[in-house]
Amino acid sequence: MFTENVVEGSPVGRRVVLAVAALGAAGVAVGSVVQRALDNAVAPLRARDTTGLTNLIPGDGFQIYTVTSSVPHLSAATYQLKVHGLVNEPATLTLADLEAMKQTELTRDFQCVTGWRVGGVHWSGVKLADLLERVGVHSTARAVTFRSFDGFYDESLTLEEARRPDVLVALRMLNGPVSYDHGGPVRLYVAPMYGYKSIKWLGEIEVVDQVAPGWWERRGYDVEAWIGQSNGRSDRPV
Ligand SMILES: Nc1nc2c(c(=O)[nH]1)N[C@H]1C(S)=C(S)[C@@H](COP(=O)(O)O)O[C@H]1N2
Ligand SMILES: [Mo]
Repeated sequence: MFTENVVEGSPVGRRVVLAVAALGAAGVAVGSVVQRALDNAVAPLRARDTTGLTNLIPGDGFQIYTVTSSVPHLSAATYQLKVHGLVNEPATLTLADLEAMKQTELTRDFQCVTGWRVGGVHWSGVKLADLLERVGVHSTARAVTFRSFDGFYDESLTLEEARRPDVLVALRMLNGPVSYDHGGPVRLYVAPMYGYKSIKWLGEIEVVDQVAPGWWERRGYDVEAWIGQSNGRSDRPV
């Protein structure tokens, strides 16, 4: 049930995650070993999947991931982003509100912890730092929690990480609006961290007093997800 490819009820995902956790715990989390465990476990699932939902390959080098099979389609007109918690001015922002803010562009690789990497992806959107500035963060705040409108996925960053210039509330990627499959209309992009931090279908940002482990992190992934310095992997940093 817990592979990055949705396979409801399959025991294989659990095995993968436990394997990763065990390697980490034993201090022998060698990237290639973890990768081989993941590949071995996931390959047969890919072949077996008949829903088409779990591992779409759209041709841009990304694999399409979701932990649930039904995610609402929100249009540009109906999309809303709730920003709240330890802030002076909680806000509910429409896509137009986000588009009216300063747009920041980034061209960076995207790296999934299971091994695939897409080079030189073009991203643009609102710097999370700018959004936090707009709502005014309380001095007691230490972290930011993100929730997806898929109803399941969540993530967090420390406040310091959230304020990095390479963390975007992305409105565009691959030279177009963020597509539904890629988490549109709005997703997060955390350039220096593995893909699981880049939450899709972003619905809510809550400023909080401590980091809460996200969906994958409750299933064994590292909370500090630096590319090349976590999850037992040695990838080139982004
Ligand atoms: N809501 C949501 N966000 C998510 C995920 C997910 O399953 N659900 N998967 C994460 C993982 S593990 C990766 S690698 C990327 C994949 O992004 P893509 O589907 O656009 O390729 O999304 C991340 N964000
Ligand atoms: Mo991932």
